[in-house]
Amino acid sequence: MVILSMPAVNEQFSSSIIKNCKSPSSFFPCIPLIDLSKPDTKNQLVKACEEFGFFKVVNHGVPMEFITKLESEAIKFFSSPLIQKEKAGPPDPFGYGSKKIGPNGDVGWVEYILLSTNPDFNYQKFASILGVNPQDIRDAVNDYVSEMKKMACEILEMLAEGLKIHPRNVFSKLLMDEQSDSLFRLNHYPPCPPDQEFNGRNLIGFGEHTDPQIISLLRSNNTSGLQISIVDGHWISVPPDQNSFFINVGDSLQVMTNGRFKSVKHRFLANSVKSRLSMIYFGGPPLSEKIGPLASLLMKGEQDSLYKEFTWFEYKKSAYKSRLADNRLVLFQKL
Ligand code: GA4
Repeated sequence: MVILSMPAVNEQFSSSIIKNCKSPSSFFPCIPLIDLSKPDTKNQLVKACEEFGFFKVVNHGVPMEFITKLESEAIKFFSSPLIQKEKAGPPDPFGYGSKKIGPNGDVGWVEYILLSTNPDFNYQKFASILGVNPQDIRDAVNDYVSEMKKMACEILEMLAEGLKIHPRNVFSKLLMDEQSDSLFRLNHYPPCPPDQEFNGRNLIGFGEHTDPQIISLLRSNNTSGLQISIVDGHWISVPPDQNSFFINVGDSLQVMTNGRFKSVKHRFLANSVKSRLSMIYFGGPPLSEKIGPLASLLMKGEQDSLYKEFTWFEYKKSAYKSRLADNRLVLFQKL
């Protein structure tokens, strides 16, 4: 199976710009950097979500032990024989998956575990492969996911303040809700064998897409692979940083802000030498939640609503009928 990337036209050029640039608004832009230990970052956050739908967070306060605990369990799991791992699959959508992504024919050079953050999610299959008690896995996932939820809510509350909308928990309450439909994903991109490379181009690990949820928080080891696209057809490589988190706006937040925040297109390339391991928390609303542009934002900007209202259940159902690279929001745009 050969999964090729589109020519990464500006990859070399733009990654050196990311490291060296000074101006956040130049054409080949810097990735916005947010220091969560600084008291007033709300305006910077709003700017990052408007210009990129993407930013990097440092001084996040997430205990390293929660990260390393989960990472070492993930390494153990992915190092198990395929026949063992397949006992935790196929994904329905939860469980272990290899190469196949979603139900509609997308493939990538990746294996993964997709979990619900729901308290009654069953960890038995994963625990028996790791030879541990399901409660140990549950605890490791819960410790990490609680930190992600906390950071996501903190960011969403600062965003609401930055946008001057009330109440400040207008976004974060959706993640705090007991019924919040949030997910957790572990992705492992094995090194791609040299015979699978094509003319020096990298294999696609996980093809281009936007995330359907409100907000996504990603942490990876120090292997490169993440690229974002701000301008169609141009990809910016994001240098890895295992001590930071990379955050992106999802489709639902783009809709709630009536297009003011951008749900960024991103993809992951396989590395020819090192394996990449990433953990992603996708903060989503309850299934019954109505998603639409916030009335307070429409009034402020005297703008028309760009989207039809939908429930998260409707959007999710439609997302699972789509291919990874599809623009899932067009179906919900007003003409
Ligand atoms: C993209 C974001 C999350 O990883 C995910 C993915 C989901 C899956 O892997 O099952 C989807 C994809 C994602 C969007 C379109 C559909 C559903 C694969 C796919 C082709 C878990 C999610 O919520 O949507």
